[in-house]
Amino acid sequence: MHQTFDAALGINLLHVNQEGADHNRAHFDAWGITCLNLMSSPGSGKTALLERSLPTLRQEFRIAIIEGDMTTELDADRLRQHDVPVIAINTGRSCHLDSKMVAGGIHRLERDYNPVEFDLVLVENVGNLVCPAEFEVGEHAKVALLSVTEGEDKPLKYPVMFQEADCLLITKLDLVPYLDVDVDRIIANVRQMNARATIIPVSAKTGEGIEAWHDWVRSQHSAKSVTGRSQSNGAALAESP
Ligand SMILES: Nc1nc2c(ncn2[C@@H]2O[C@H](COP(=O)(O)OP(=O)(O)O)[C@@H](O)[C@H]2O)c(=O)[nH]1
Ligand SMILES: [Mg+2]
Repeated sequence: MHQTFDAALGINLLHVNQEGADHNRAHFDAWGITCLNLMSSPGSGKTALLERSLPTLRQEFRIAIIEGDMTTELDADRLRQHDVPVIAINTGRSCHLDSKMVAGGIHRLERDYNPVEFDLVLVENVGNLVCPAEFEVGEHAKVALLSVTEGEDKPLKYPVMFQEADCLLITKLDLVPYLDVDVDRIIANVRQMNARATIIPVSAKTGEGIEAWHDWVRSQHSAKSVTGRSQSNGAALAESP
């Protein structure tokens, strides 16, 4: 009985979150923004990847960052040094961003900037390999990161994250010579979970693979520019998120 109640509560929570995510996405669509949600365990290199990418990507795109962390603005402050707007969201005890928190971030983007001037919103989710995959925030694509130090088995042990990913970045490639790790085994394990994701091994330290990652970001924005705007602009925008 108790279990049934919990399951129903969980489904309702995810349903409410999904409605909020759809609403956020409708706003992004109306503004011509592509939103990417970056997710991984703590320390896989989300912030380092953004630090590496921003100098190149901000030459081509107008970018805003939504930075989720349980406490502190340490990562937000790192990214602010790259001269892009960074909206920091502290989630408190929650191990993931949800669509309501991101709606708050969207309000701040509207309050402080003109959202139509942006092309990309990059969300750095809270470091966690489980919960962020369950809670959409209004993104157009999900990017999962797995560093070579985390173990080849993680795609099998944390399947939802790897099933949901549109792009999987295998990070810290420069460390492979010092580890007993087989990148092909990681890729094979990801493929067991997900046949369609684009898989890109990268190193934020050396820059290896970063251009392929940038190409993937470019492809997401140009695909959306063709189809995105026409899909939204509807009733979902009648009220603010
Ligand atoms: N060697 C190496 N270290 C990295 C790389 N990317 C990130 N790191 C290090 O990994 C640690 C965690 O990185 P961070 O970007 O903060 O991870 P996040 O928690 O996912 O945002 C830091 O000490 C980074 O310097 C990489 O490509 N190579
Ligand atoms: Mg970080």
